Amino acid sequence: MCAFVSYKKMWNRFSGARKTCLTGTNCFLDLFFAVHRQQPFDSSLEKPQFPGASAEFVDQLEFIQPNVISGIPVYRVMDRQGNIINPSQDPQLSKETVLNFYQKMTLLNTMDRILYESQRQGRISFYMTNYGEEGTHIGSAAALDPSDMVFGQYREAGVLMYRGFPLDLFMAQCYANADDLGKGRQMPVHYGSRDLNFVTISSPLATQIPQAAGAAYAVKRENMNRAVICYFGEGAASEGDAHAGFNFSATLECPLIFFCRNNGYAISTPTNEQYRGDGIAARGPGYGMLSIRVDGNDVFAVYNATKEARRRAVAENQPFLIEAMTYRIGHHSTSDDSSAYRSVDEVNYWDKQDHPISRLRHYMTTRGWWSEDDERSWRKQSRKTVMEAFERAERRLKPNPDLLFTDVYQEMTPNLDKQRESLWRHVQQYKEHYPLDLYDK
Ligand SMILES: Cc1ncc(C[n+]2csc(CCOP(=O)(O)OP(=O)(O)O)c2C)c(N)n1
Repeated sequence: MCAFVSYKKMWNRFSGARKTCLTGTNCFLDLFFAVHRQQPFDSSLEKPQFPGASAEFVDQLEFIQPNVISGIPVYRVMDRQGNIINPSQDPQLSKETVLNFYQKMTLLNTMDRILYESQRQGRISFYMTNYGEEGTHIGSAAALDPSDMVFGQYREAGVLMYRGFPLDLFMAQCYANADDLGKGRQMPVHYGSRDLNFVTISSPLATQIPQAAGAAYAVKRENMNRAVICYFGEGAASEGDAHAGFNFSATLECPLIFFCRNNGYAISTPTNEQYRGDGIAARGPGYGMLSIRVDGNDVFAVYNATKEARRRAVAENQPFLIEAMTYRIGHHSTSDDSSAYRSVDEVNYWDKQDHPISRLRHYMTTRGWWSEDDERSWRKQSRKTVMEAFERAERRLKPNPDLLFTDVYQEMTPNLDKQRESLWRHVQQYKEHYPLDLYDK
């Protein structure tokens, strides 16, 4: 009986070994006869049974080198002159689609220029430009379905623009006027649109990452053929929330695309002070996530990678990690002066020699889809459209101050009511300081 029990134990062990042993039957038979002949057990054939990892035993003490995962290649479709490198990777987009990409990328650029200047002139309180990262926005946005939910960080205005957010609403948000969907409660660039499935930006870094994991889990449970995309910078990836989001989405098998814009800096912190491993893509395997690094200045590479990640995320219910390598050409925000921590030559290189807009323009010019005349008239027209929206936003009234108190509770609570009355008493008492005619009634 006793022999039977130990035999049975060994049998269970053999069955486990049989599944993974390369020598298959021979290994199994060796063990079988070893037991029968009462020979000493060969410990080198033992397999770890720990539930937390699938691995082999080794008898040499060796730490894993961090560079085991390093030098992850950068996927690209176009070279800097806009030539397709490998025709099998050409997304073969129509002329109309490519022109739309170009017009959205340049319109974003023009809007940035005007809103940045308007902050410099004291007309709005704050602004963040997207210079140099236009390819990451448009390439990824174009590869999604409009029903896919977007969680942004703050430097993804092009995604919202691609989805059809009008210039008037961009301006209304930055001016915090009465047309702002957020009712003037947020600082500039904190856009959001329920209609366009774009979740409102919030300033604390990386909070969007676990939220996106939760949303993707909900989407999966609804079985709606939808995905979620979550944008973040390489700086935000250092936050604890990034770990929580990555791990939850992998273990809960969520249809989520993590899209990291690695633009070289988190305000004044360069990547070589931000992390020691091979960027953000190298972290994917640690979470059991499929990962890729792409050239973020190549709009087609971003498009291809996001499209495939989106397709598989939905079909297979699993998260993907895309690290788009790019460069933040502008200052971090209007509160930053980047000349304090990087050279003009460095910025000029990306601005003049490796820019996503000029690369796409080369591609269009080679095909005869875009001429100097087209460029001149489009620049003129887009600037005019942006200026008109800007002027309308500036003339518009500010939101009614009563809106400060609404939308937190369904019904106004007594303490909020008291605060509201006290505000209006104060405003009446010092009315010479409050230009109420500029506010919506
Ligand atoms: C929790 C938290 N810590 C710090 C900040 C201040 N902060 C705002 S943006 C930023 C840098 C983020 O860099 P990155 O994620 O690389 O994005 P990028 O601005 O380069 O697009 C920091 C530190 C913040 N908003 N929230």
